[in-house]
Amino acid sequence: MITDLRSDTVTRPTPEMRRAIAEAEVGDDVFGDDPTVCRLEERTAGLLGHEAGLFVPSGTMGNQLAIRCHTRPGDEVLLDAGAHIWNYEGGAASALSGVQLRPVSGAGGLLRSSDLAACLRPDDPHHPRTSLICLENTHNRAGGRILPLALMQEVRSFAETHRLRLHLDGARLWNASAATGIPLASYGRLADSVLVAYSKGLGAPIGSVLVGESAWVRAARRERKKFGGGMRQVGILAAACLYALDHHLERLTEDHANARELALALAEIPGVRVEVDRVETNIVIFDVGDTEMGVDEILQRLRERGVLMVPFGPTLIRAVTHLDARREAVLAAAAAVAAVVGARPKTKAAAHAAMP
Ligand code: TLP
Repeated sequence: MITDLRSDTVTRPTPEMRRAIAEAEVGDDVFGDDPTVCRLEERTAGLLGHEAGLFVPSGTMGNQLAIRCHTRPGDEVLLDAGAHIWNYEGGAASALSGVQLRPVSGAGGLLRSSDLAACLRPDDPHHPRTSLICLENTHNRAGGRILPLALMQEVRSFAETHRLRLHLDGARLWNASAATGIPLASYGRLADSVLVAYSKGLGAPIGSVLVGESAWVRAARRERKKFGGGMRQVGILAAACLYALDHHLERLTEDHANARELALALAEIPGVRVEVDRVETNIVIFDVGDTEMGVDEILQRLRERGVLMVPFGPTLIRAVTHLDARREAVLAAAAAVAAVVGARPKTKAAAHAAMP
């Protein structure tokens, strides 16, 4: 049996979700005729405290549409240096929207208004026009860390003061809300637009929703067509997302508990370092710099034992817990790491790459 902890994107639709897919009422969504998609868009917007929603095939498309619709070519976008938009979207913001991304180093992924203030540009034709801030909650590269609501409020008021728009990459906002008990809308209302993904911890095979004001979402719908994201009888996918909302939201805390147990077990292994208190949701990033083995070798040996994880830096490995990896499998994965690296700690202290 394979325990795949590479990402929470690897989940497969359950038999019940497949039934919801099979029974979905559909129509042509480019004509706005798919009732299941309309229901998902409305429901997602309502949950996040926004007027309207737009179904998109991927989180990347949702983030990129947001950038496209909040900016003009030549603008500058401020975001944390660990942000998904900056690291993992193929340079799309520059390629597709002609904007310049400006990564700012927030401590441990927590971008504060003081970090942003240092990047403000004078209103002068020499400089790009700063128009947008992007936040990410939970923060993937910071190990699934939750951006505190107070920090988001601070950034919101900074954005208002300086007339900047605020986009929230909330691909895993579900996890933040499940962990803190803070309603999704309390986070959502602080941003001008929010992207949420159904294809991660919620376990749907495909699908994200971008929400915002009605007129803004109408403009995003037009851009979605240009990006090739106008889909037809796509209610079959929206049905999976609606099913996930009804059945997979509350269980996210189980993934968080499993991630914490995994972190605790990994912390016991000689040569492995993990900041257990940083594990707030379903992502565990651990440092193997004190073992005698490189990341690639460890990952290969784990693969031979049926455990999959991904490299996340020169000495870092990421494991993500999810619907298809139950507690026993997660603990067995920790035991596999122990078997692979545990016996061979380095004799002299190694220099570490800091946690992102
Ligand atoms: N993240 C993936 C990889 O791309 C790294 C993962 O395995 O975690 N925002 C955030 C915060 C994300 O983590 C991701 C996916 C996206 C956006 C993009 O979503 P998709 O994959 O649907 O384009």
